[in-house]
Amino acid sequence: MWKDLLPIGREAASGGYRRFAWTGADVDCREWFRAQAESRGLAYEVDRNGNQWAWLGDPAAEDAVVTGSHLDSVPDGGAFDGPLGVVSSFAALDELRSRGARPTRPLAIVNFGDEEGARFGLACVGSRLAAGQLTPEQAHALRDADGVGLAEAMERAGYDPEAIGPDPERLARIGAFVELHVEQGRALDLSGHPIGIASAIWPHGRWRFDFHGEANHAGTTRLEDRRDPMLTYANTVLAARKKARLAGALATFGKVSVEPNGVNAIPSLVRGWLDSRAADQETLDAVVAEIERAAVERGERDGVDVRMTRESFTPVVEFGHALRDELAALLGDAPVLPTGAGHDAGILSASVPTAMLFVRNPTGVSHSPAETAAEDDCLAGVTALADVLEGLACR
Ligand code: HGY
Ligand code: MN
Ligand code: MN
Repeated sequence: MWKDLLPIGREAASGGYRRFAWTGADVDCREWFRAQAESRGLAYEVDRNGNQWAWLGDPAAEDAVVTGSHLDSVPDGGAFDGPLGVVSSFAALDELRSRGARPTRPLAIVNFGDEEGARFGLACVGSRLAAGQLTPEQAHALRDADGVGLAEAMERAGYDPEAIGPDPERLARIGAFVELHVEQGRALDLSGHPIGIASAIWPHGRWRFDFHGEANHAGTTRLEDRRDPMLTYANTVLAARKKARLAGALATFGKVSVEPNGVNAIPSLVRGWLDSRAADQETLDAVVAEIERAAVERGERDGVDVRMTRESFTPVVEFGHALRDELAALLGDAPVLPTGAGHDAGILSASVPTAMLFVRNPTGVSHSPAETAAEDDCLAGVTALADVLEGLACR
């Protein structure tokens, strides 16, 4: 399974993946999912939001145990973030069957669409739509860097954009959702455990900063006459790092666009995207407000107009203790730990009992071609997921 998926959407130059929502690579990943489902005789379906489901047992029987993750990636992402959860779900099902387990509840494997938000800027579109945390109107307003709307992208991929919307009936049939994911950090490596259980997801969000200056000639404009948005942007990046460090939070400017983006032209507009996260909402709000204030104040000095727009936000997720403790009981001494990474499980936790398993990442590196996990740890993840599915579905 892993080897079949590995080449899809992989960039030879970087070794990273570009599996963006509704692109050819995404469609190929979806085709892989359908083939895996059908080769196991599972009932395959695509829901109104384009999320893929593979069922063992009757979905309408309620109280289903569902596992899965996502297959899309960040630009030049690694092979494990998302796919490890989906491949492990199919492998865990195979393991259950080889054990002769007899599920008394329906089981399903899901691939949630557009978890990374790499193309349209909003994280977890598939699960947010299903959970009613994103309206069809908001989704239809999403545009990619080329101005292509979500609806057009879905249509080109053969999906009906008019069908999208909340799916409460589907979520009501889920008794438990468990997502296995490669750890994005080194806590397990430092603790010497191959598998961990999630306690919480930090609140986090994405804010777009627009720095409006004045286009001019790089070779003839005196420094004192410039209204250079690149200067304000650069100072904002430095301010963001300082404010985050002082607050024990995280702040990253990982994406920037410059107009007109000419070597010998002072820009008219610089857009920078801030990703900020903190252990609690109050800290996060304070850090973002301080970064915005620093940007505006610097803008006043530079004659640059600064506008901040929140584009994506996920409040703190505290995974339900009952399911979390049930997993802990099933998995023995697996540590319970928080994460700063968002997941579909975080979105679903508002609607259904949800839990997460982490597989050790020896370097902690993620959202990079260098992301890796040891095969033994991945196999331990499959065994742990099979133990959890058996414990939950074969009472
Ligand atoms: O950004 C995140 O935390 C996740 O990888 N979407
Ligand atoms: Mn990710
Ligand atoms: Mn992920």
